[in-house]
Amino acid sequence: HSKRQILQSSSTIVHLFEWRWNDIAEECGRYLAPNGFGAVQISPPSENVIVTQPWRPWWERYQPVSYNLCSRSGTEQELRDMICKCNAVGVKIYADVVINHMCAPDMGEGRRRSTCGSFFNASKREFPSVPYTASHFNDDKCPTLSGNIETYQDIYQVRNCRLVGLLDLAQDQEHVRGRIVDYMNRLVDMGVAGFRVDACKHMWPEDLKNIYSKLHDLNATWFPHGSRPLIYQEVIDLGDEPVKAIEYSGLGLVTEFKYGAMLGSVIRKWNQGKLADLKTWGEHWGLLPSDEALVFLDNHDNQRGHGAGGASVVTFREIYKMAVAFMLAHPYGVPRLMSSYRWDQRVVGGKDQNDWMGPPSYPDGSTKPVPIQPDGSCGEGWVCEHRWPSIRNMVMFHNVVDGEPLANWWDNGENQIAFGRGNQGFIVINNDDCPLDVTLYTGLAEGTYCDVISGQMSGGCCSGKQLTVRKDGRAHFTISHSDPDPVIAIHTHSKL
Ligand code: ARE
Ligand code: CA
Repeated sequence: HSKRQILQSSSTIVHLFEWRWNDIAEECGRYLAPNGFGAVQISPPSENVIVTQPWRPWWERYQPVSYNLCSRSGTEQELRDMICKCNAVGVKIYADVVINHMCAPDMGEGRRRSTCGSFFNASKREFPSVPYTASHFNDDKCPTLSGNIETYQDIYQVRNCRLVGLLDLAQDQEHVRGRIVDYMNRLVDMGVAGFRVDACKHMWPEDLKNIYSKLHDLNATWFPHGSRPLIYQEVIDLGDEPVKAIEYSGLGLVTEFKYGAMLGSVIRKWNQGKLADLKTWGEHWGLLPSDEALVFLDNHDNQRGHGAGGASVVTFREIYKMAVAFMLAHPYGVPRLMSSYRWDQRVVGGKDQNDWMGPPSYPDGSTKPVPIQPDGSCGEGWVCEHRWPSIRNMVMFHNVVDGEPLANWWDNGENQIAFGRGNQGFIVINNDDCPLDVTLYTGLAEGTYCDVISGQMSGGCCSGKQLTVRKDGRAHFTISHSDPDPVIAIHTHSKL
């Protein structure tokens, strides 16, 4: 494959959680495109309620008050400009859309509590700039006295009652579907390539099917005629509730929450888990069919104890790089990386009291820009996992081996594994408490390769470990168990 083809096969999504549109615009051109990232998931672009108690939590963006396009990330013009700049360099934008509900009924009224200054009255369920009125909500259909979802075992509560108290929209009404379709089509026409649809479990599949069927084709300025939006639906299905991911997988991709929960557990060696078990990773583990699954290690919820996945989920705080290397080397699913900001955890009784904390911001609540340091990392509390060198290089590995089958699996029966992708790439991981020292068949052509975990190729030189693949396709690998990054990965474009 040529470098050009490799960049075209880019599929990895990075969630630039809470980033400003202006920073995303710059990141696309200066970093994401040249490093082979396929797309950015942006935080919800719609107008939301301003929450001051606690102070400007990240989750206020999941309480819309209209579909006007201004938020802490920027203005409509900045959004438009960002989409244009990213498309121009071949990086797609997927918008997070919150269409199950509006804000909570106790969020007040007026124009001063919304990010674009639009009037709303939450207790009366009036959102005139959409417009929605009380009759557009589901309350008459909800079977609970509180009006909230009280159990996830009843599919009618899950779809027709209020999720954590949020005013639940009636997507069975043509008016509601029409406003949602208009909102999503405005984004499609601006150039987004698809959507992360929030809280799909809480909407009826037939209503979503109806909505998706009315979406425009992607903007022909950047995409081939007739291209359809890519849709990935947030449905948390860990197997213990009546609402199933497969009800949605015919409509688009579905977030596979078992992926991060189970992989995290194996990497942590919980319940006798070991890397060797991953030989059958994928559908055999009860995961969705690979081409229906959006996969990730952590997301903006479960990295702070919201949502689902539990304690096994790995985050930027620990053992993240090894898990990312496995995810991006393995053929299962469409991968999404998290790009986080730091906050001080304060865990009391198992719950982080600071789980609400918003992005790095100024005292007036506006989000700080993402400064890039001379070494390429981010400052001001932005973690930028996607800029960690080994993660960046594994994104390129993922592109290089695109379409190649899993091949030449090896394990020591414990926590040392290796596998290849056709004859294009090979990865070795040591998660045991002893050194790895083994000669393995890689499938790669004879030659010297640069390990993209400890370094990379630049200007024909390798800044990391070098591996020699012999004429018979075999190579000798050693990985110390005390190596902070006990992984070696080589591919056809890291050949010296
Ligand atoms: C906030 C406050 C609440 C308050 C509410 C209304 O935290 O205390 O009642 O406002 O004022 C995010 C935050 C919420 C926040 C909400 C609105 O996580 O804390 O509420 O924004 O500001 C379920 C859903 C799943 C959902 C998770 C969080 O099925 O769709 O809960 N995830 C998405 C987003 C979230 C977002 C929302 C939905 C709402 O990713 O960021 O919420 O737009 C089991 C079930 C799961 C269930 C899970 C947690 O595992 O199987 O289905 O997930 O428990 O309850
Ligand atoms: Ca609903």
